[in-house]
Amino acid sequence: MPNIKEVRVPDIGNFPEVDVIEVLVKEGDVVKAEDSLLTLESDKATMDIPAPFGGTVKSVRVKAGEKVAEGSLILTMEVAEEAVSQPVVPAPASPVAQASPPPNPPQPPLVRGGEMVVAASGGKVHASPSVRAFARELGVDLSLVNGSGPKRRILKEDVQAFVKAELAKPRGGVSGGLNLGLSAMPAVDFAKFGAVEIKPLSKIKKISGANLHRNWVSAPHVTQFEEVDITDLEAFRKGMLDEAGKQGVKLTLLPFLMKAVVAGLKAYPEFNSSLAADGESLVMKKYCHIGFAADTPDGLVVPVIRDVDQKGLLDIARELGTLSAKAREKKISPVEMQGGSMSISSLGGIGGTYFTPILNSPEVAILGVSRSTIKPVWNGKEFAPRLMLPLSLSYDHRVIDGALGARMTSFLSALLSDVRRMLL
Ligand code: CAO
Repeated sequence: MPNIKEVRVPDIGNFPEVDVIEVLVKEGDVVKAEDSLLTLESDKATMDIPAPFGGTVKSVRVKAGEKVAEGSLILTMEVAEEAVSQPVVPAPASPVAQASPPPNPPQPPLVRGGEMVVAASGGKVHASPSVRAFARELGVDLSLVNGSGPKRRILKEDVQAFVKAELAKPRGGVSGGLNLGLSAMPAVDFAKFGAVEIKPLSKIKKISGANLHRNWVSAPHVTQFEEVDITDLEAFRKGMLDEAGKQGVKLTLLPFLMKAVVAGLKAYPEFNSSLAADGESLVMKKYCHIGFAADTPDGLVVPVIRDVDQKGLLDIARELGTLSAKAREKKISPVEMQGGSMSISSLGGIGGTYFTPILNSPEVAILGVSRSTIKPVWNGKEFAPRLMLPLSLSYDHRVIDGALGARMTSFLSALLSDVRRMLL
């Protein structure tokens, strides 16, 4: 004959009615005496209701979101023979409790008024004592967990989901294990200050934003600046425009820069490398694929031109035109944006002097190019008007040290100021 006992809400102090915010057991669960059965919350405190005895849960009679008071039926439990003599939570309305008064004082509910809302690094954390205990057990900082319960309360499932997501993140020396412990950005109601409009981010912006943020924080990169005399290069380019035009190609500065960069990759192969996933070695690339940042109405994309070292200037210019048109028409495929050795971000057609480009990881360097202007340059006898091009080379300092960074920009400068050197 099964021995079924009722478990009711015990004396919970001066609270006539409280909210059930979490039911911690379900039908069929085997619980031990003092295991938490449910979490209640008043406007002043959160409390866990412990099992007065051990047994198997037969039926749960309350749901999250309901209100209960002292004496409300929580669940029924099948108890073992020896548990019959165990203390039963006194609940005046319960005939069971009246029939078998407890020989020992009942286990009090875990009332933790002061812990209901705890200020943590990211603001306020709402979680029941049982969830807090669970998080403590797993070493989870609750301020980093998003709550899915009422009023953003953190539930046990939220802690589990957080741990799962953390474990799914890539580990290792290069990209994994970033926990910056940053405080959460406060949500601001901008409408308080004036009219606003919500504009969803494009898919490209969301993806590139997340990647740029990751690259920004995960790779310590510095930027080396250089001003390059491209007067002769520009004269040569202009002289080539007609010929290129006849072949339907627009010959801009960028193909020259690409050729200079691949010469730089060959001279300083660390620039054509990536850190291995475990952070223990460098992957030295034997190919020279150059990415270029293309501005599209939906955001930034970086198509890659393959084997730039094996192509002529006009072929590169043609491919540049095709790929940037494809990018603007949203027809570029992910494969066409992969496998770069190094990238170039040219803002020369737009303006600006210098900037600090963010790495396109796992590449270890990116060349930023700004608008060229004519400047007076001292040639040893006089100031001569020269066309000067500002370069900004960002590099991953874990792979490239400052001396190598400066050598690369000096190399690019020497090459671009005398294009004949590209033939060497
Ligand atoms: N200095 C002066 N003029 C320059 C120049 C420079 N450094 N670079 C280009 N120009 C000129 C070109 O010669 C061209 O002039 P004309 O129209 O008189 O012939 C004009 O600027 C426009 O060039 P372009 O942009 O069409 O061609 P490009 O080969 O220089 O660049 C591309 C192609 C796709 C890189 C470019 O269109 C683009 O999208 N740039 C933006 C990249 C970007 O957003 N980077 C930021 C990334 S980080 O947020």
